[in-house]
Amino acid sequence: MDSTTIKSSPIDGQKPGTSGLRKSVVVFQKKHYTENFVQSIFSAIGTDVVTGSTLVVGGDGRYFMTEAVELITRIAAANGVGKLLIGQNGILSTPAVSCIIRKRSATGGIILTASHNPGGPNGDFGIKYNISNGGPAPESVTNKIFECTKTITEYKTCPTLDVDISSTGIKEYQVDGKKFVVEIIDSVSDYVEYMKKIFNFSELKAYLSNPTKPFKIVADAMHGVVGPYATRIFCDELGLPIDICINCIPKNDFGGHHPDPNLTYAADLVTLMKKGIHAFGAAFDGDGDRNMILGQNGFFVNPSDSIAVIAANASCIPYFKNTGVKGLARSMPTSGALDRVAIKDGLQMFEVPTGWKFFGNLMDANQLSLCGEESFGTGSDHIREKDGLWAVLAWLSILASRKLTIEEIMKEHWSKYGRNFFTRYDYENVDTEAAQTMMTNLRQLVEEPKFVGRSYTEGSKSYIVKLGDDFEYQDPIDKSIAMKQGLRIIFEDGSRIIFRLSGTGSSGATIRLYVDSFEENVQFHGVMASEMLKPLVAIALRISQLEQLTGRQSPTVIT
Ligand code: G16
Repeated sequence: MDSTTIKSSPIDGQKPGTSGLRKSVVVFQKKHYTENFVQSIFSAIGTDVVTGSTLVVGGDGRYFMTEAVELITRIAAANGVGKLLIGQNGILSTPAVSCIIRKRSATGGIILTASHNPGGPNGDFGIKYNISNGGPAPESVTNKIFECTKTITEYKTCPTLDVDISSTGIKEYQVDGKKFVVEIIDSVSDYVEYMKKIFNFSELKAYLSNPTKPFKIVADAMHGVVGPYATRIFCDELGLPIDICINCIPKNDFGGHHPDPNLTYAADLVTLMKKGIHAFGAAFDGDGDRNMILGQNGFFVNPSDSIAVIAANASCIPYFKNTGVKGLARSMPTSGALDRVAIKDGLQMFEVPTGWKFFGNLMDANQLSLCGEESFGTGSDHIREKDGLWAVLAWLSILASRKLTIEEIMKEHWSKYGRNFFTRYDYENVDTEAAQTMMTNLRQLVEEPKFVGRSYTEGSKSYIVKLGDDFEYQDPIDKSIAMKQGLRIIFEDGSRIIFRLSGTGSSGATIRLYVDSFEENVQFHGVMASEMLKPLVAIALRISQLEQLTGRQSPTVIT
């Protein structure tokens, strides 16, 4: 078979966001749109690296994924890639891609997902490039990809190449006189094998199916990619009945819902948990990297707390018994709960911008073991992506070993480390100009010379500004600098108000307002976060004039 070259020209707006390029399906379906971006990935990586390379390809099963796998296969072959490892039917969760890249020493991978964004013909699609450590490409690479999209004049493809991705096995082709191999792999096996090395499955099995005191769990895959992984782990490996896995048949439109594991979009699971039948509930997003943990009666574990609890109980997880805990990290808007664990347990702590890609260098340098984000991302250095099922297995390991309920674990944690209250308000699909105006005004405010020391009062509560800035991060390993990563207002009592524009939305702007405060006194630990943070939220809305500028009287999602 011979490759050919197709003339093309740059298409605006192909800048990767927080995690790859995410747009609506109809945009990806436009002439040359997907081809241009995929060719730009190969051009950015460079012929030296691409020639003869091995790449992993897979995605969360959303609408347009199969077409994209076909396009990528043809463009990869024409660009001289040596081998593609593709998940059967194109299916691979994001954590599985990271695991496979590392296990099979691949050059990188292309993940087809828009994560928690809705799918279907009118939903979103996305393409993300991961590098050889298994993690999302750093900004140095994504910037290069973007530059290539701005100058592209043609792409290479092999239009006659047809690969059947429905059954596992190895297929060899000759493209331009060179060998091109496609291996269709079982989507689940490598990942599940790895989980069995990290956790003690026989202990978990005994705990979950204890005949005298069975521990009832429910796992909601929200019709995303996690379904087959969850059923393999919970049913085939841990011996639980199939009905503990709900919404576990992947659908290309996620059943018409947002596959986003939070209190709003996973409301059915919350309702089910409130019935009090199950001791543990978990939900996952479209591509399986996010998770939400709920206890009996719908007790919600805030993601910022979740990673702190896992860090404080890491000794319950066999993997960390072997590796030890090297350091902890969180994204800037995530509450400081993890910091409290680092201080008490004498561990190194890092604060990075939003985006899992910022954890990779620290992990590669052996300085970071456990990290998390408020955006329902929890993970460790076992791979270089956040990992929803890993987080669930981590929690189950802790519960099995501590023999406490989720609520008891949380309360014990707060009494030892103090409680960080956290809330996030999302205003989705806001007018972009209005959002920009709000951010510009706020930036001017926090940069005013007299901003520090200013006092804000709401009801009986007053807060004095200790610091105001636009968060900037220098990577401790490669010294690269990421600027303008979120506007921070930090008060003297440690409470914070943060504003950011999301980098994962596909239309308009999504404003994120993050608010957190710390309370040592156990007497207040039972107060609802919404109550505790009410004055700070009111101050944030007042300072930003969010409601006046955007016309939004309430957020789309509250966490
Ligand atoms: C991605 C990133 C996360 C980030 C999240 C939200 O997650 O990997 O690190 O926290 O987006 O980002 P933003 O606030 O910019 O929307 P995912 O699960 O969408 O791939």
